[in-house]
Amino acid sequence: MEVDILIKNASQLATCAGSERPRRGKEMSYDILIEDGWVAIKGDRIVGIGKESIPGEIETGPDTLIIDATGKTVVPGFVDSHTHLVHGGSRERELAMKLEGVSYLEILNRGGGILSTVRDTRAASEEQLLEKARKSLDIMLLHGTTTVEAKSGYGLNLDDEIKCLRVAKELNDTHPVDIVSTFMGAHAIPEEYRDDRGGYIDYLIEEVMPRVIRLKLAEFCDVFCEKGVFSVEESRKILARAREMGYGLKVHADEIEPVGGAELAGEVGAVSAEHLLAASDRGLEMMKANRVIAVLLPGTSFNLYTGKYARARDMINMGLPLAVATDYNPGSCPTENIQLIMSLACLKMKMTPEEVITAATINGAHAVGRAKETGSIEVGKKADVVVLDVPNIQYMPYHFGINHVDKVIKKGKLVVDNQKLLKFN
Ligand code: IZC
Ligand code: ZN
Repeated sequence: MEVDILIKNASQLATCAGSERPRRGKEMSYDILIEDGWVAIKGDRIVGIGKESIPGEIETGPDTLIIDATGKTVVPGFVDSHTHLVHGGSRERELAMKLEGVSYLEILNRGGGILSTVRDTRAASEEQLLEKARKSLDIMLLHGTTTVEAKSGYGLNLDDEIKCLRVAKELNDTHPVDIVSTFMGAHAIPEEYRDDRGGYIDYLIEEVMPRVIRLKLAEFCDVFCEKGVFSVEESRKILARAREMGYGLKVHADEIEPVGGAELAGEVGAVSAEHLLAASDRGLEMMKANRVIAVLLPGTSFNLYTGKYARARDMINMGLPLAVATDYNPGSCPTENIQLIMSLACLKMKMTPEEVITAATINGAHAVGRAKETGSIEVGKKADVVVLDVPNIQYMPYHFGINHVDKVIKKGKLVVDNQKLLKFN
């Protein structure tokens, strides 16, 4: 078979293969690497992988792109399983308040934070939101991210939520990066419902959520279950109805206060629970019993200035599957760079480089329902493959804060070469 792309001589090839269920505990670090590896691609699919010599049936011709990865490391395209990609404006003016010690939730209570981004997002046109999100998506792709989950939650009414979800759909259709959309109308109580929380929740359940799912604009439904935002009871009500409507479930759980979000994620059978800095042992046990993936976001911990990180080692030791993602958003984590987040996962949460690679690839793919298609380098999967200019996988988190990507192949097409975006479409 004549192949379209052949990557050979990779000093390390992280396959992260074996993808029926998320990797957990020790599985997050063993059997993910091939030394001196090769990968063959035809069309949009991976058609061969191996070690050292390439068998005769993998043929090259004049049109085959041969990539010599000597001294380099090849990994699956990163899956950023938690972002707030589509939004208007930015929040750098809150930096001074944070430096003075005003907390994230206090800024939100004063009408800033998420609510300030809601004002900017409502004021922006669909085209303006599209251009801004497209730039961020380009940056993500340049850093090796090939699949992104994108939450709504800055419109907080029917028209503006749909506007943001349509932007995500348009990007999914026109940009090489695949986007998985999550509806997050329960991100904050909008100002016009300040004195009628129940009324807002009923509006979401009765008017917005059915419309979004009917228009096929989101697969998942997420709730910011947090002290002063949505209580466990309110979150349970929204998630229970979301499940009936056919959404997969996600929960922003116990990010700041231990309110019982992890327990709720277990109880409702969420696909994932996010943040978990303050999660209780019981909550983590309930997640494990119900196969909930823990999506950890150490960039947010870093940027909240509390010094508190999720207990990744405890979670791995008890056998929970972990994913690691950016949480890219204009407030608590304004960065698209998943490699920086992977470094923080090592340096601040004591995850090993092997665990972090698993968490940012195959386990991220499970967290967004795409593990059959992407997240590992396996025959039959989509050819989402990244060549890193590093000699081994330890080197990437160690040499932190810069972009190590040399090439990105998305669905079998070379879209980044020598750290530059190539023309697509
Ligand atoms: O805009 O602050 N935590 N939601 C929950 C966020 C952070 C995004 C934001
Ligand atoms: Zn978030």
